[in-house]
Amino acid sequence: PQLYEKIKHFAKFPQTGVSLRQMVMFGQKPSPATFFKASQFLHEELPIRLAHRVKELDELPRSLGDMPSIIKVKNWYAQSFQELIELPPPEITSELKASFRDAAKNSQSLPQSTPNLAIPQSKPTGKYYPTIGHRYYNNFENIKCTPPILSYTDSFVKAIENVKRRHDPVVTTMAQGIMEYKQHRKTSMIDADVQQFLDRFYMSRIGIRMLIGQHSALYRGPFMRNYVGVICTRTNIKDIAQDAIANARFICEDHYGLFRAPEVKMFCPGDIEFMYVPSHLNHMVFELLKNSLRAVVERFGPDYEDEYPPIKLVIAHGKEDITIKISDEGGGLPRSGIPVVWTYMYTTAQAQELEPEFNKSEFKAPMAGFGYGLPISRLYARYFGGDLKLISMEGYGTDAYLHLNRLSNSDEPLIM
Ligand code: W6P
Repeated sequence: PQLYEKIKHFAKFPQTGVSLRQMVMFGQKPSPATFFKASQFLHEELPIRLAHRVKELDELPRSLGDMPSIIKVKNWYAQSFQELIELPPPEITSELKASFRDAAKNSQSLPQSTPNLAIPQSKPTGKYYPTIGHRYYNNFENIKCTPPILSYTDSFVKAIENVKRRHDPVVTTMAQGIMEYKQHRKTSMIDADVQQFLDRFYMSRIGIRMLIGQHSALYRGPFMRNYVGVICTRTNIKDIAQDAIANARFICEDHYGLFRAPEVKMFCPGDIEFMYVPSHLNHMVFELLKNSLRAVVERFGPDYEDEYPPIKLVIAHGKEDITIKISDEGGGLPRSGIPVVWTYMYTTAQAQELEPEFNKSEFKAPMAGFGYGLPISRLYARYFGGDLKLISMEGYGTDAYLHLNRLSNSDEPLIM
């Protein structure tokens, strides 16, 4: 009622995107001012983003919007919105002002929101900040933090972490909602619309969780070299690919009861380092490898062990993009089947369990988890200005191209 009026009001404001580079610039040298300004930004940006989601969930055609699980998700968004707007707004106390003055006197002002600039490499001076004793920050600098700021920051971080935790089950619950919709639908919303809605919805979720995760990581650590929050400024693709290969092969062996999963041969020209979120990269490469491994094992059967054609993982390094190509000889997909790979409507493990008539050979179950892996991976790629494409040769195999934008100053896609 009253809450929904507020939500409508907030949903009128445009969402503000933040690029990877901006996040790095902002969090590079965290000080009390950093946390204060970040809190200020998030305190207004998060409710705006949540409000957009509630509004959109509310305006879905009834056939979808009335599904119990969709309503559940909407209520989580509304509750989180309410919690955030009820938090006291960050205010400049006299102590905070003093702390800003100190910071301004002692260091150059924080570079912020300045895309296209090289990241300053200057070493932190450290000595300007008295020791606080128990808290270390990125770049191993002790920071002065007066108690009122600390407590504001602390309660703010706790509040947004709580929001993030509440929304952990959103993907599964939405999937459940889609199932409910499929069982109930009479007047159908066409699949393309559901698809677009979910792409927007999950993309927005990635962004919200990135902002919260980044703030929380900047505040809590662990503080590691070359990391700014959850962003690694020197993400080593080869290391991450190697890790994903080991994990995907292990999962494959486990799932099919193999001694040796198909081999994955990596071709990588030296060590390529770039700015990225390692967990996102790992997630995408792992997902693609699982699909390739599955295709190969299912094409040749479990008794073909040691003779499977290897999967090729090629890493290319250009000015604009770093591209990872993963090629399998798993028999490929018919060209008409490619769009289906990106849909949310037909790919859940639950979908197959709930619908016995579902044709398993037409759509293969994922090796683990449920099958939102590919569409969500593509959103992760697009989130920082990359993309994910599949090219298939039916009867032979599939090439997946994962493009990652090296310039890292593309803004968050907030509307697709
Ligand atoms: C396939 C189907 C697929 C999807 C994504 C990545 C690789 C592959 N291989 O056969």
